[in-house]
Amino acid sequence: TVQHLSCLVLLGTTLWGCSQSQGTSSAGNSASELPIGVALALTGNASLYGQESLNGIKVAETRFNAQKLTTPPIRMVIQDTGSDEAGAVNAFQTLINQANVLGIIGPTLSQQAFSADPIAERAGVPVVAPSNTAVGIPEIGLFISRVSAPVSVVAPAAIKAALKLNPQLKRVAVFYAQDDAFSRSETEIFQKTLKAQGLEIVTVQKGQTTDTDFQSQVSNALRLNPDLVVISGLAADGGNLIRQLRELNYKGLIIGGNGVNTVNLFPVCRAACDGVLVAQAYSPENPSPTNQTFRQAFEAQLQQVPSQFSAQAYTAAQVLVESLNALGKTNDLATMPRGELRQKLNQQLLQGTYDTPLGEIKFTPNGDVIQRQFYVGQIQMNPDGNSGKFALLQ
Ligand code: VAL
Repeated sequence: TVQHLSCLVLLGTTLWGCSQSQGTSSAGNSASELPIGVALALTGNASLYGQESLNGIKVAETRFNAQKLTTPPIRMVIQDTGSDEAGAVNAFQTLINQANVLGIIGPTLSQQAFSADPIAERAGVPVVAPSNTAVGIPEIGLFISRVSAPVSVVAPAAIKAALKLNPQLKRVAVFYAQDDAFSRSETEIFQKTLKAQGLEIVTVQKGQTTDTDFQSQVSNALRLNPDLVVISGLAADGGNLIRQLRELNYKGLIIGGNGVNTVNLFPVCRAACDGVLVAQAYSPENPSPTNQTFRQAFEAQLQQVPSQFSAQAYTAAQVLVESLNALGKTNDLATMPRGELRQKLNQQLLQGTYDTPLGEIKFTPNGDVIQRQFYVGQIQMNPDGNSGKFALLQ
């Protein structure tokens, strides 16, 4: 379905791409707005992330246009991908062929990216992934980059933090969602790190992202007396698994991966979320002026503290907008043929250094993010059992 900011709604306006139909060259046509595609999971399982990402996009659009960073101004063209591959493919096709976007922020899941990104790659449309953390995303193609640090860089920090909290840890039960590309990638990194740290993996239990009942996997695992549980899944399945581990009386530490790094987890595992460790690529507590200004703007617009997914989506928009700004110094963005602008935008964004809420970032030549600062949060639930926060460790 087409969201309110998108192409169809704008047909009556002068938004290029929409009003100028598909397929034709835009050479010589001038644009009154620079359309940036946003393809996020706004419905389905993964909407727990997609909605947080959308918040970052809203704040980015408001701020960057207020700062007049580009001429003409940017326009976010938003498409709901749902939570599966087909939805992501559709959204990409619509954004590229109907809205004629300059670049795409999305999709939410790595599982979706492996299907949808090749479409943008073939069309020569730059994609900046705001939340894909599986190994192998930037390698999909020359036009694919990401601001979401991969599992290989982020996940090991959680295991080191757990060992710091309890150096006696020995026996680990690993769980993962086998139908999800990110979860498979993350569990591989977790398992490698556990072994490298001298821990024993006593069992590896598999589930699906659509599962809500993990009684049999949990019982199987608890029979082996683990003192650490490590989970790679998405928020809905992961949250149910965490809750059932506690219901079946598991008392040890739990590490969750990138999939549980959202406050939308809290209503799923409620009080049982308390104490879960999560490595994070963003902290709202980062004292840098750039982050604190972002945080204030975010809180003023949305009355909530920005999460990792929101900050990463904002950062993806920032990368695109600052690159357009740089290009605009020597080019007329309103009249440059779209194919050429997409190509130049991709080259430009890979070259830049960006001062973002995530810290200073830049890209490897193939588009993976280079980021310095990571965090480990521990979930602290409030006595109401519904709300809580990620408290920074160390
Ligand atoms: N980071 C995950 C992925 O790449 C989810 C949690 C968005 O699929």
